[in-house]
Amino acid sequence: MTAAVQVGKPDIVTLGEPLIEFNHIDRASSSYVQGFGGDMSNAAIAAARQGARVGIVSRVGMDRFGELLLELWDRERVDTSAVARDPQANTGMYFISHTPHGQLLSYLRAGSAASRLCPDNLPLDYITGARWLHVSGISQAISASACDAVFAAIAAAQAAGVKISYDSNLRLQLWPLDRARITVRATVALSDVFLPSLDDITALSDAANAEQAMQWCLDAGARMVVLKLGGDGVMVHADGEIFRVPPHRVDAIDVTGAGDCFAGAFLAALCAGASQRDAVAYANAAAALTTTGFGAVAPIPTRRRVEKFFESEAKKAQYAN
Ligand code: KDG
Repeated sequence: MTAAVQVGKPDIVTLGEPLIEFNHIDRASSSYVQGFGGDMSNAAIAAARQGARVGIVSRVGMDRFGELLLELWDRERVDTSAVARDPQANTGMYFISHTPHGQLLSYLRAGSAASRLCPDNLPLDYITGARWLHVSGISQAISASACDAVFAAIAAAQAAGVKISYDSNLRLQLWPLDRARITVRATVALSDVFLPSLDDITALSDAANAEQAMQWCLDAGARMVVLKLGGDGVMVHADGEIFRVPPHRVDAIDVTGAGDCFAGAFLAALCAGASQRDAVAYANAAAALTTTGFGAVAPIPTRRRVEKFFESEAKKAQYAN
């Protein structure tokens, strides 16, 4: 195993479960392409590829998959000093199937090392030294102790003035809807930025459209909301104003991890000094670009790629006028 890369004190800390990914890209073949996933790891890598200082709080097994993840984060310059290795549990994994109705995720993660996160094994000093803590509904759904850990991390972060970013990332294979509804609502009220998908909110509420979904988020106590509308861009509530950011037209082939890429790129842009509006526009482009390749991590764009994309979009707009 390589020595852990130290990136200095991280500005962004993400907390949750990394996974080994097996992607069934070619439906005619029985082979799966191995990659990496786990929403919190995806978001951390997305932020690091934009140049942010990022660290991850998690647990992996003493197995080869745990080693592969540590090597990945080292290559990506994600700080691993708060990642514990668990000799008693495996690293989780998931499988992506591409069906005519979209991507289907299946999991092998029950009892995984990350699901053994709990309030007693949280590196609180590490979390309270950051500017942002990013957590998700998946981090809460993987086990009761991990859910407690998320709330304990939020409480410690808030007491230290660290801002909270939250993605509901609803996965109903992992927890029942009623529990998810109560937990997500409670967490929204604690968050500085809430980044749900429209699909999540329509499942969690009676909302029939984006406007009603936004209202549900605001009624739940959200301050800033970035409601991701899939192919229709995003609807944002910031500083008392609601506005939409249109989608970028790209050749999307795999949307796995697009929301995580959005979160990581958004937080990285804020840490680099962008306004909320500019950070949303930046993340919207990064998320579009990540859908043009297979898997959650491999296609996440670097800052250079996002900047080039903006340049080419500006040229296209110039020629169109
Ligand atoms: O958002 C993409 C994730 O769903 C994927 O990487 C796997 O973290 C994962 C999960 O729990 O679904």
